[in-house]
Amino acid sequence: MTWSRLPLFLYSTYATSIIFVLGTPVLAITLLLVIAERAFHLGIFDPTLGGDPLLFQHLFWFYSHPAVYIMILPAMGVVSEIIPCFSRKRIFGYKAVAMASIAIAVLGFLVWAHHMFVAGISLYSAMIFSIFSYLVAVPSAIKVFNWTATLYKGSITFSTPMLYAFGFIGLFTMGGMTGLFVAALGIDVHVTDTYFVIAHFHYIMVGGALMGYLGGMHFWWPKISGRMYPEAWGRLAAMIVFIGFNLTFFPQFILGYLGMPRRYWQYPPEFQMLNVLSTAGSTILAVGYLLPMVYFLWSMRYGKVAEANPWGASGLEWMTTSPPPTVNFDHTPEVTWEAYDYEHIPAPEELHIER
Ligand SMILES: [Cu+2]
Repeated sequence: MTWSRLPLFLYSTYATSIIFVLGTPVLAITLLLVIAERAFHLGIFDPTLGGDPLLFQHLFWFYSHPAVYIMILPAMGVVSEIIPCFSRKRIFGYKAVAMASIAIAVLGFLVWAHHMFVAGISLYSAMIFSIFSYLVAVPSAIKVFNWTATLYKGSITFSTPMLYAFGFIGLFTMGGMTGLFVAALGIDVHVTDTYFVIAHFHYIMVGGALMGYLGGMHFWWPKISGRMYPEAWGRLAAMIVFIGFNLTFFPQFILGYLGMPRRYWQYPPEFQMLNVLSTAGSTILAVGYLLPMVYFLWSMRYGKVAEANPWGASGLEWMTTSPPPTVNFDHTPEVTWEAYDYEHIPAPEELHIER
């Protein structure tokens, strides 16, 4: 198989695992300290006992910023699988995309205090954390540029997984760019604890991570279930999710910038219109989520039986039956091709028709 033939999805889950192993214990230790404080009245975080509440925030965010990357990295891996498959091209910059996953995992541990710019940390440490937060944009941008370069002159099919991958690239980029806004010390003071931050977070977590997961569900559904989902319904749901998502969360950028704080149920009348749009969008988004739940269940009984490799994809999982037998492969497969070698894998007929 060799390291340079591994699917990029594996690099992304590898990077995710690093964060799991190094980050999650810190959250567990923090919870133990809270228990120790409550049970034995040891002054750790509570100032009335002589503790430091900022210490809690440091420990909480040391895990909770990387936790965001736990959610987004696998989705990035999914996108790295989908884009080459439905562009019929080898991924541009394989090594750069693989290393960017590792770089995001490492840099993710150096930025936690950007959640604490207005919590009373020193200006100098705030400047350091601001710079490191900007640095995370570099590997993220490397991925976006490489996906885009893969699309360039590709033979593109607008299949359901590909629509989600397109959604991911655009929405994740908006989430990332507004991340630079909140990484800037001056702007962060203005938008802290406003709907701007809510919108930024959801462009990464819903526009990014969730789009990736839905793309992955559709991409691997034939392999998992042995059945095809109805393609037209899949595309319709992807469009509804995209429209509903933007209607829900884009108004929140404006609301937050205009000063609407989070965690309040009341707001002045001039914010009514944007809040109504946001609520209406969430209903549309819900329809977009319900549709796949319905047609996935439907397809398990009535869907067309899936072939071993319905997309003409290059990964090893497509070299076995759908769904795979208990031992995955009847014979140990021998890998003789480079990763994403789409120049040498013929696309299935159906993909040509729907292009
Ligand atoms: Cu963060």
